[in-house]
Amino acid sequence: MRLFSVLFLLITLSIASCDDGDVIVTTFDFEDADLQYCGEPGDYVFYKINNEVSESLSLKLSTSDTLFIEADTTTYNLNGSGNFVNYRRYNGDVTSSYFCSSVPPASPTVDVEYLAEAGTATITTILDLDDNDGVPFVDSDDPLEEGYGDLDGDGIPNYYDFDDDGDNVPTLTELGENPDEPRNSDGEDNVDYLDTDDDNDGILTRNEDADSDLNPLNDVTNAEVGPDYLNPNVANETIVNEYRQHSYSLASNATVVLNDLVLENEAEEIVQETLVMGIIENAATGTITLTPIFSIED
Ligand SMILES: [Ca+2]
Ligand SMILES: [Ca+2]
Ligand SMILES: [Ca+2]
Ligand SMILES: [Ca+2]
Repeated sequence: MRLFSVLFLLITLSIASCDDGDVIVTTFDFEDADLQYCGEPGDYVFYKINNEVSESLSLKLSTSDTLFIEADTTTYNLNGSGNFVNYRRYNGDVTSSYFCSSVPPASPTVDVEYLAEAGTATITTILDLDDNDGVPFVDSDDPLEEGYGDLDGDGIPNYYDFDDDGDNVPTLTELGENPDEPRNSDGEDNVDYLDTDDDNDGILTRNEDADSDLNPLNDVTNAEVGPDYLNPNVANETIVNEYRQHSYSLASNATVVLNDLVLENEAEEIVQETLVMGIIENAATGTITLTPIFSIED
């Protein structure tokens, strides 16, 4: 697994009162509040609730983007209609249903409200991708390490490629019984999960697949020896220029930062140069399946 560190910026707060007689009632104390969100493309709401003083800070985004599934940083302009920020104080405790229900609850009601129609909201999504193939991540570009290198050239870096050498036998299978000492069947060149001809008989493992079902494990001429791709005495070639389906797990973290925020109501305005709303852990989780496109390299 890759570990990511997130730099939390300090929140700067300045309050400019339009009327010297006003009592400033805002606390803006959201440091201990978790950032939460609900919604879907076209209608997202990010919010923080501090029920010690019954206040909330919320960001509404009407973007049609599907958030949290790609590693990127996207900035949205607050425009007062589809995209805006609210700070509110209520006459009682507020819950997530206030933000996430199609029919918001009748109570609490809003006592004080500020609206930001200008500024930006930036969402930075970081992905954690893992092939769960039994080989620990290594921070390296070396194509023989479980890092950013792409040994088989299928477009999937080794760290989330569950078949690192592209021979259609998954790495987890090729490691053998002791992942600390990966199996090397032919005793030569690379260990099996990094070797495209595991028995060194001159026929690529991928092509020791008599029934062309993209699984060399089930093509067995001599059961006592095992699959043909591990039997140096069987060298039958069936050209298979195709990869099997790959899968990897995805988990994302998303950080939401507001910049140049001007929250206004009739009485005063609150200026926030940079306000880190927070981070949503596991904003998206799931399994990605895809079949890499095969390109002939030899
Ligand atoms: Ca690869
Ligand atoms: Ca891998
Ligand atoms: Ca291999
Ligand atoms: Ca072979």
